[in-house]
Amino acid sequence: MNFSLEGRTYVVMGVANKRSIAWGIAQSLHNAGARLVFTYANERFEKPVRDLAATLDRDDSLFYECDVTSDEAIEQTFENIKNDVGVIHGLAHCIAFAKREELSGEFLNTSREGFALAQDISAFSLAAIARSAKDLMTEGGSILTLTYLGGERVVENYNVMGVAKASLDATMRYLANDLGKYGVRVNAISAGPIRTVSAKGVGDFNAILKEIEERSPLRKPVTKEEVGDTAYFLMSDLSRGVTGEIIHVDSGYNIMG
Ligand code: N5H
Repeated sequence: MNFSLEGRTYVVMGVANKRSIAWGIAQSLHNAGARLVFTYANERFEKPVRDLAATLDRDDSLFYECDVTSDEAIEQTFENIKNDVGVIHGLAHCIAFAKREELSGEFLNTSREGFALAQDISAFSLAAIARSAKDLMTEGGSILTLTYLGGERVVENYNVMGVAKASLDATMRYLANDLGKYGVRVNAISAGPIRTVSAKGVGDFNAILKEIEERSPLRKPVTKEEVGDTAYFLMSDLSRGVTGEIIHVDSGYNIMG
């Protein structure tokens, strides 16, 4: 069995900056010997992603713009990746969006448009991406997405994103069933709160982290490196019997009543 990821290629979607969980995942996969392919939403994120990748001690990473709200853009991106690298062995989907104004107050006030937008970018995109990526996973593969406890339970202020994560979790399971016959596994990591660009502007993030310090079994918030190492496990053959699963990397917080 091969624990190293040498000779393998992984697509990482959603690196925004050095704090991104996607970047923690990229680093762990890189440390295990993987070649990386990065996608970013638009030109605003191109330089940050290229600059970060330049800090890795190999220079064969590849970069593509991919607007996940467009089926054509997704198909084109994976067509380009296929032409440039041929086979991929896994993909990390680290993408979500909801309107800032719908991430506080009452879920009751969610707009039809805001609901659809959060579902489209945060949940449907996994299905659209999996459909295109599967054709490049001719040696089997592992797809992973990032979810959050707010999709399983009510978490104050998470609102429309909670409903989108519930949808993402179910999307992950249905895809796991469809893709298993091709040797492609699909799983999710439910990360505890980490101060990323996504958490920016969240009212009292300090209070959220304090609660983790006080109430989680491990008594500390998780790091992107911890999430990255679980991603490495899910991308490697060590997890060959695992699909359709949500692994909580949250210092155990989810078990507490
Ligand atoms: C209970 C909480 C805190 C409240 C909710 C936070 C939800 C965050 C998720 C979404 C994806 C954040 C988001 O879409 C922000 C955008 O409205 C504005 N930001 C942007 O447009 C930036 C520039 C780009 C890069 O961001 C995106 N997403 O494109 C949850 C927290 C305790 C945990 C947490 C922060 C969870 C999570 O899902 O990220």
